[in-house]
Amino acid sequence: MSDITRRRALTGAFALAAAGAALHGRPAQAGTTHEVSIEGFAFQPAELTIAAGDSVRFTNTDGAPHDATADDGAFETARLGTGNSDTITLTEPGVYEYRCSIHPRMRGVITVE
Ligand SMILES: [Cu+2]
Repeated sequence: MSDITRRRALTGAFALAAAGAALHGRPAQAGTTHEVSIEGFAFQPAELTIAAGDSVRFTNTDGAPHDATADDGAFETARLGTGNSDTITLTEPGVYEYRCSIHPRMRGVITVE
C-alpha cells in the first residue's frame, strides 16, 4: 500500500468513526465545517477550537503548494495547489498540532473539545 493510499485510508477511517458514532445512538450531531485559509505561507487562523465530529476545510490561496499534516499522524490533507481545498474530520478530543510537510515552519493547532 502506498503512503498516499494509507493516508487516504486513514481519512476514510475517521469518516467511518463518525458514522459509527451516529449509529450507536449518540445524538445526531451535524458536524460544523470550519475554514482554514493558507495564505502567505501561514495557516489562518493558526489556532482553532472545534467540537468533536467537526470538520476543517483547508484552502490554499498561495501560489506555492501546501498541505496540513498532523504531527501525530492523526490527519493529513492532500497536497494542495493554488485554489484547492481538502477537508478533514476530527472525532477524538485532543490537541492536534500540525504543519505543512513541504514548509515545516508553517504551523497550526486544532483543539478538539
Ligand atoms: Cu507549505
